[in-house]
Amino acid sequence: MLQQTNMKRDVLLSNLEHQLEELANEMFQKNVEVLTDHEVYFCLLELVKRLMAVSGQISGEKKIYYISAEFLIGKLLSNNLINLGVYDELASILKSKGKDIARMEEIEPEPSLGNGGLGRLAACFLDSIATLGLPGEGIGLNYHYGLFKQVFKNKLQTAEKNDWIEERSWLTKTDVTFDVYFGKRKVTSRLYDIDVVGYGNDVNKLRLFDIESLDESIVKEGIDFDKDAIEKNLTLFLYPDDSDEAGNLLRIYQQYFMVCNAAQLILREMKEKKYDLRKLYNHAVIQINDTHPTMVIPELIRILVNEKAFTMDEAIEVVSKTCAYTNHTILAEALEKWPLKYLEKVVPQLVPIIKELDKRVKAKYKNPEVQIIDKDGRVHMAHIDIHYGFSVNGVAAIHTEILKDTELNDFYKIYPEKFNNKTNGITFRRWLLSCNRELAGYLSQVIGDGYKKDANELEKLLGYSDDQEVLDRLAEIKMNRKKELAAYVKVAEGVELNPDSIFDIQIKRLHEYKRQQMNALYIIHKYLEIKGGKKPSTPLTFIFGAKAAPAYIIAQDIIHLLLVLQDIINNDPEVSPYMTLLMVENYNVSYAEKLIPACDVSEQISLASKEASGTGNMKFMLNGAVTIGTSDGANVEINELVGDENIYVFGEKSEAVIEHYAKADYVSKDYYKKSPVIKEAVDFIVGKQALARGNKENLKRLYNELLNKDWFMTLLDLEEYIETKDRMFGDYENRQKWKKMMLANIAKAGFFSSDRTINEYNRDIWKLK
Ligand code: CJB
Repeated sequence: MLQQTNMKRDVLLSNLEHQLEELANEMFQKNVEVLTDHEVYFCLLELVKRLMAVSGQISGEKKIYYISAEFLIGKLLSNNLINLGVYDELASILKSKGKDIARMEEIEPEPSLGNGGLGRLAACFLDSIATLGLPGEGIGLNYHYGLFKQVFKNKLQTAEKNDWIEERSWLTKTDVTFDVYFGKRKVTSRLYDIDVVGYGNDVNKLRLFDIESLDESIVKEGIDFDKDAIEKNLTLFLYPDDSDEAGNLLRIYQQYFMVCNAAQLILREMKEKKYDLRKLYNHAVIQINDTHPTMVIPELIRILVNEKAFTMDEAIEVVSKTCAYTNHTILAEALEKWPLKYLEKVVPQLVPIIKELDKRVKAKYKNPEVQIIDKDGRVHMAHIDIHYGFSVNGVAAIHTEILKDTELNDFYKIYPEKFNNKTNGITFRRWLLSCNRELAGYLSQVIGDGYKKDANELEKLLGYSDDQEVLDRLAEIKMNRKKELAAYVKVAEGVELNPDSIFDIQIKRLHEYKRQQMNALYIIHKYLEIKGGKKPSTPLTFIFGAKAAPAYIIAQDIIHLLLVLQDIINNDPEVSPYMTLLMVENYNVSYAEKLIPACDVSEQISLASKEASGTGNMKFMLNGAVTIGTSDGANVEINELVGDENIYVFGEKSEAVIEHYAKADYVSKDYYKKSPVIKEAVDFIVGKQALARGNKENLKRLYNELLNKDWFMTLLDLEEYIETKDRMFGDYENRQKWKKMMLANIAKAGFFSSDRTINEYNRDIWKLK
């Protein structure tokens, strides 16, 4: 069988040009030369799908099911071509027919099945699981409009639907459908698959469930729709606005729909393979990605007890040995707690199970902090995972330590053996080989190809720290990416960037703890300095990309401030030769692939203790940017790897921050009063210039927030941030020193390959052969 597929694959591969021509004929009755770019893209899509269909499906006695509400997979064409090993060949075939593969890459719509780091991590993991030849599937939902598309109007973020599914896409409709019951309300699901090909041709699947009765036409203005019409809306959007009860209920509907389908899919497979359900954990391991899929635990228990003749004890034991939980945040608002009465409305059949799980905990432990149902009748989803799963992991060393010592300390005392750390990683296929082909090619030339399979080999680059030719080439490649970005941005945003300036980039979801507002205050400070006659030696370009949750008001205000500043700075002839600001519209994976390779200064400035890991920090480093950051998340490990001389660290440490919270002794106004520099920058937000170009309501609210609350302590670190950043920009002038820092960062990035992360998950948690 395997031999047969290998042969078919060889035949396809040996004659790609012929295959492409045949497809052009079959699909459009034309030769490739005369196809439109869009038609070429569809032919490539079909060709890659066929190639994947005849590649080896990964199989084994035990499989990892990675359940996640988000899979931020990004565009797939170029990555699939790279992983199949045919990118270069196809690019040159297309070129010979007058077609530029880069244009096809632009045409592909980006699936918007995720929001931020957690979703992108899941996508990197799928790539690594397949690359390492491990049997594994992602299970999630097929949101038709995904996360919203961000459009700026009057310097404010507005949200539109992101219509990414075309008539031909990577989705393959299967004949698998399941009944899903919300109490007595029955709906029908349909499974769509996306093939995930690893680097080296092995194929796994991403399985996305959809509701059959979906009705796209119910979306009216922007992203508004009837939240109660579950049959019609269930898989329309990722994270619908949850500022009201209907929005909360919809999330619970989505989550149950996801896990009910997942459970049926897994049990169906166990049956097909005739595995003993009592040994489920020998054949399946379920990774619960944050708390969104937590209901898979009570759902599996319910099915085993009601339909498979398990006793409650037996069901709990089997399920607990099968499920593992990953925590991605210590932010209280992101740790889901569903009111029991909501669960009663949506999934009454799970409530007796959850109550039973809670009863058992209450019988054993008196501590109110570890209960599943609290005194206010809220169900703590993470607590279900920890009591009834066999593993709990954080996503960076410092994050896991904070979980053990502080946030989940009560649980750690009960189950020390369950806790483990898995520092996040990124797939180098997308974040180097695909997004920076010139750098990847040059690295191969200098240190050989081995780093593509074993990322640690990047360290060989350290042997070239004093090789002028290598240093110069790295700088030249960076300049090439900056020029490309500038050309793209000019068309996409209508903003002119100077490639000779320093590109300072902060791209990530908009959240107060990530402190885009602190960066904005630095920019105001610089603006005022330039106005006062103090000009930077090298011009500065500040770039932001971020979406704010539609119901997160202050985050919207921060976007507004950035757009107001952009208007002020870029239109001030005294300042604009020295400084540019750009907030890109609709930041997404594809944009990241253009921004990251062009970055000089990587902004990782979260309030220490709050960023679980970060993964953008790793992508920037791999592409030769130097980090300015706090001692937070994976920044700490980056610092350990590159040493203090190749990173700029500032700000209060996490222990001090945690203490500020415990003592409630941080008063932002004190910092404002104490420092004229801080005061001047903060006041600018509601000064004449800003108010002339922005909305008083938004700016005033942000100003008040910073002065009277500042929950994420922006002003705490601002002075040190300004000093450190100024020093960093100063060091940029020493081109030789900077080039060496670039080289050291690239050389030390190997640790952050998601292949390493997945090997660790497998070694410690999944234990697949
Ligand atoms: N994260 O993207 C999300 N969404 C959440 O709801 C909670 C956390 C992020 O997950 C990433 C992957 O682990 C982390 O790198 C990042 O620090 C965290 O904010």
